[in-house]
Amino acid sequence: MLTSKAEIRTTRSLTPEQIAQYHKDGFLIIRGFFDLDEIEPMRKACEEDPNVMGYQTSIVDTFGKVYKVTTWTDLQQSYLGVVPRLARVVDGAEALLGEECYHWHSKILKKDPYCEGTVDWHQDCAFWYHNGCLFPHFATCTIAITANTKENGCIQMVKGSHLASRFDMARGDQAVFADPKRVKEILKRLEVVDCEMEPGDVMFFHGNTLHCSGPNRTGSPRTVIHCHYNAVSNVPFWVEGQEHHQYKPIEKLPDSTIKDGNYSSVFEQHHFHPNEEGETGDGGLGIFKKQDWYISLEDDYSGKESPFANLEV
Ligand SMILES: O=C(O)CCC(=O)C(=O)O
Ligand SMILES: [Fe+2]
Repeated sequence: MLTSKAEIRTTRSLTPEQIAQYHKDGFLIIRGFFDLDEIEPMRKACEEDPNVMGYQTSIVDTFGKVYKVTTWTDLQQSYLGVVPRLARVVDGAEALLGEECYHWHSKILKKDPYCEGTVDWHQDCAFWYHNGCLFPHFATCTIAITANTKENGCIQMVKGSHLASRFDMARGDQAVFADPKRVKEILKRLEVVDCEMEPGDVMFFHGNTLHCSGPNRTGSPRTVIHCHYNAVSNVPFWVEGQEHHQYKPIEKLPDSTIKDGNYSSVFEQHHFHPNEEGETGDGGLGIFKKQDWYISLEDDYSGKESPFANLEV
């Protein structure tokens, strides 16, 4: 009998203890969530083509140093289209969100050997707030493709910071990051955890958890895939510029899909997020550049009738 897509379920469900830990800490590391033979095709593809077919976007940090990111929203039959649809990843995200989720977007974040770029402190939801989402109901599954160590710039999570409010974003010459005054204060109060991982380990984390990562001081790459999921109830409340972030049901795939070789290629037939018009060589910018961070969304209501005067509740 054929199994319908709706019946595809993981055989590696998160335990009640893991779910409780996620809600307490704002993140959860699971060792060996992927086997090495499932990670190897991606590791090899990155080794053979470190430029990811030219689909890398440069991000400048507060030190003026650069790291590269590759993004996509379309999930088709390539390795990168299959991984975010695997039952263990999707069911894990849904167990943490407590409701159906959909794919927001995914990223390869690869710090090449001796890459000096750092990821400045931020909450992912502070960006997605500007995409029209009302709640921080996002869960990310970060899959380690290479070892992630303190030396090569592993992610650092502020334990319990998912319960903080949304920090405003500040900007430097080219960087956008969480308000440094608030980062400084929260770091006095909460613990920072170096999230070291081996290939195949994953970290699930909450959309509001404050995090950053340092430079790669080693001769080997530090590579992860971030799969971001939004709760269906939290779809952006506007569409324009957010067409790629609208709800689309996930066609879930069995946990065995990679092992069974049921994917077309790693990079070649993959649909990376297109460039914005006028941008060259920097795939993925469309995801980040559709909003203008620097304009306050607040209109000036001084001397006017209350905007709530005719509110029907
Ligand atoms: O992979 C990393 O070092 C963190 C990346 C990150 O936080 C992001 O892209 O939002
Ligand atoms: Fe992030």
